Amino acid sequence: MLVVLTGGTGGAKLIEGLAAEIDPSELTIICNTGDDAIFHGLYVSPDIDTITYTLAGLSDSEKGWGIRGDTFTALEQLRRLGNDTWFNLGDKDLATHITRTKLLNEGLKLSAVTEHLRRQLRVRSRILPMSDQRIETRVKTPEGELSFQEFFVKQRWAPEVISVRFPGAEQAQPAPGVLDAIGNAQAIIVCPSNPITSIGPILAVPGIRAALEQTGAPVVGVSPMIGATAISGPAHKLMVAAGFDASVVGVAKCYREFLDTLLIAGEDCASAARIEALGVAPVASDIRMATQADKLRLAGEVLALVKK
Ligand code: FO1
Repeated sequence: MLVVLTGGTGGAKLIEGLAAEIDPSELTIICNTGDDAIFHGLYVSPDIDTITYTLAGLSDSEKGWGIRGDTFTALEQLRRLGNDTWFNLGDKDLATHITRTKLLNEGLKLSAVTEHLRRQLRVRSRILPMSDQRIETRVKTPEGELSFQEFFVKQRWAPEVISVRFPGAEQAQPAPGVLDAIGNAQAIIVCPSNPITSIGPILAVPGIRAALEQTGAPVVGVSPMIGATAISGPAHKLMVAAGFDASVVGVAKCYREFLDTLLIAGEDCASAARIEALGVAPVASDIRMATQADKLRLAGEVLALVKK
C-alpha cells in the first residue's frame, strides 16, 4: 500500500503517473481540503475533485482543474441572475458539487461522500479527505484576510501575504482511515504540492504529522520548487510568509521531521549539502512534468526510491 499526500494540480500529475505504474487500488490518497469553499450554496472541494477527475480520466489537463471539454452555461446564467461568478464552475463539474452538497445535507461525512463519488466515477484508488471537519485555509494580506480561493482565483495570488492560518485544524480529527493508512503504508509519497497551503493543512490536522514521524516506511517527497520559484502557483510567496526560504532547502525544512528523501531539480544540486544537513537525502532529477511521459518517468523514479 502506497500513501500519497497531495493538493490539487501539481500532485495530480504525479498521481496520474503513479496510478499508471502500479495497481491503482494499491494507492491511498490523502487530500487537502483547506481550499474547500461554498459557491452558490454548493460545497466545492477542488483538490479532491482534481484528483478524482484525474484518476477517472476526466480532467482538463491544460487548465489543471475541472472536467475536460466542460461547458459553462449554468455559470453564464448565474452571472445574468446577478451572482458573483469569478470561480469558474463548469456544467458537468456542477453535477459533482450538487451531488456532494445533497449527500452532506443528508448527513453523510465528507469522507463517505468522497468515497461515493470516486466509486461512481470508477476510480480504483482510495481518496481520503484529510479530515471530515471543516478546516479553512485563510490568507492574511495587508487589505485583510481572504479565503484561499479569494486569494488564489479572485485575486490571482497577487496580494502580499502576511501569514496563513488554518482555523478549525486544532479541533479536527483525521478522517476515518487516514491514520491507519499512514500506519500500514509500505511507503509514503509527498507530492510536489504547495508545502504551506496544500500539504500544510494536512499536517495541521492533529495526529497526522506524528503518524508520519513514527512510520517506519520510507517517506519520499518531490519538490514543488525549482530555484526560488514554484513550478506553478504561489508556493514561493507563501513559504516566505510562513518563515521558510523559497527554495528546495525551505521545502526540506517544512518536512524534515519525517522526510527521508527529496527529489529536487538538477538546477538545485548546489543546495544538496544544505538539504543533507537537515537529515533529508536529496536526489536530483528532472522534476518538471510537462508531458505524459514525464509523469510516468518521475513516478517510476519515485517508486524506485521507495522500493530501495
Ligand atoms: N482555479 C482557477 O485558477 N480558476 C478557477 O476559476 C477555478 C475554478 C475551479 C473550479 C472547480 C475546481 O475543482 C477547481 C477550480 N480551480 C480554479 C482550481 C482551484 O482553485 C485550485 O487549483 C486549487 O484550490 C489549488 O490546489
